[in-house]
Amino acid sequence: MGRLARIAAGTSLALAAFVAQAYTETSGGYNLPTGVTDLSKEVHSLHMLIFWICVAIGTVVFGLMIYSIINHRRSKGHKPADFHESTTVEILWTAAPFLILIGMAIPAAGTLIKMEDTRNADMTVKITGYQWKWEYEYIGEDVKFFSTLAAESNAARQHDGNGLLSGAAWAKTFSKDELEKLKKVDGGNYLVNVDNELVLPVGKKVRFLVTSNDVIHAWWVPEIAVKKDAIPGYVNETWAKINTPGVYRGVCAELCGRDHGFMPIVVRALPEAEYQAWLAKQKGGEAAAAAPAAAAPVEVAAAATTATDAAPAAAPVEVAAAPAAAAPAAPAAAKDLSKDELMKKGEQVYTANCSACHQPTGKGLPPNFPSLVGSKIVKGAAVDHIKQTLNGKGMMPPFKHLSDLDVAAVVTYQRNSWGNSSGVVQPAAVAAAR
Ligand code: HEC
Ligand SMILES: [Cu+2]
Repeated sequence: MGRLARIAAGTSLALAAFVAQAYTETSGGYNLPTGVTDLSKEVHSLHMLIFWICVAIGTVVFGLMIYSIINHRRSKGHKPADFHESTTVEILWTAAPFLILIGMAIPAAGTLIKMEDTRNADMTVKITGYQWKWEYEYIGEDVKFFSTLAAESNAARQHDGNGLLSGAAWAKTFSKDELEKLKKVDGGNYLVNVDNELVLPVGKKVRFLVTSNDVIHAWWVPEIAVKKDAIPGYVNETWAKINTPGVYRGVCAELCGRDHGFMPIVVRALPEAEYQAWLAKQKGGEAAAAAPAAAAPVEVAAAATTATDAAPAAAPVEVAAAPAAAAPAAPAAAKDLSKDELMKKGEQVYTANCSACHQPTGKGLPPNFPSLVGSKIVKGAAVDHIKQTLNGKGMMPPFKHLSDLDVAAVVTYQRNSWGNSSGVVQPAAVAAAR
């Protein structure tokens, strides 16, 4: 090897070592985190394995190239070799990458299969993306809330360049001073804090059902190795079993509109006993705070809002929607309604509450979410249909919080859509079944 070649080889090795150094665990946040679940650790080792394979291939390929360029250059009088249609070479450069890929696929497939296995979960949380917030619903627990950017962060991001918290214009360039101030907002968690955290127990297999109410979002928390698209009309499944109590942060990972960058995720993992205490408190607080009549119409209205350009903030939608939707429900509840009225109302209730799982087509997503087309319950006695809607069953949450009218309407809608024809159900029948 000539002097130049030695320098080149030395440089590329030093470079590889530098990159490797930058990519190890202690590298101050450049690398994928090791995380706090068994799977996240597996994902991390996979990532490192593939990384080292890439480093090795890169070193060999570039080393050879640089060596050849320097040592076999024309000014030294080298004649290029000519080996057209060399069977040996062709077999080699097909077989070698093939073997490398197989070598990568074998460990990767094992981890992927584990990620997809949502069976035997201890609990289920339904995650719904909205522009621009998340909704968490603890299935079967009657606990459900929105999680939005924390107020302090939200105020600070409206910064207009003339000092913090001073107005609603979009940020200009920050001075060094202002940047220092921003770093302290929300206890140092500027833009990564929320009002209501997703609280989960450690050591439990938590299944996540991920969907969206408007555009495509993605729920991503690197430290628990969960990144799942939230797609309207679909329910994606994934899971995590967190080993270590702590606070784990994430973001929406799908460009979802103007405030895409302002819908962070905070997961707080608590020991089982503390989690149970938190859950009990939620149930107590919830019952007092959310009158059943107020809860349902908000959802109906939220679903009816078109995906494009909804109101920029969450609050106005909810405030405006509640009285409008609640008004017709109250007086109508007592008397009988026509089939048309029930069907029209029922479609709204269905879209807001049922279609995420049973789909707008009624065909569901078997095997988890059964089809309602020709279903035994839908074709059978109305009282069973009403009871299943009120009380839920297995993976299906209860809908007790809906008004008699809403339940009657949605049951009527299901009994008379998609080729079903099983008659009309009136609010009085729902009241009787409660
Ligand atoms: C989170 C998902 C989910 C939502 C939302 C949901 N369901 Fe279900 N539904 C299910 C699951 C799961 C089953 C199967 C339950 C079982 O048999 O274990 C089911 C079953 C049913 C059945 C019986 C179907 C059959 O043939 O077994 C009816 C009827 C039904 N749901 C009505 C509704 C209505 C009405 C709503 C809205 C008010 C609704 N569902 C919302 C998940 C859901
Ligand atoms: Cu989003």
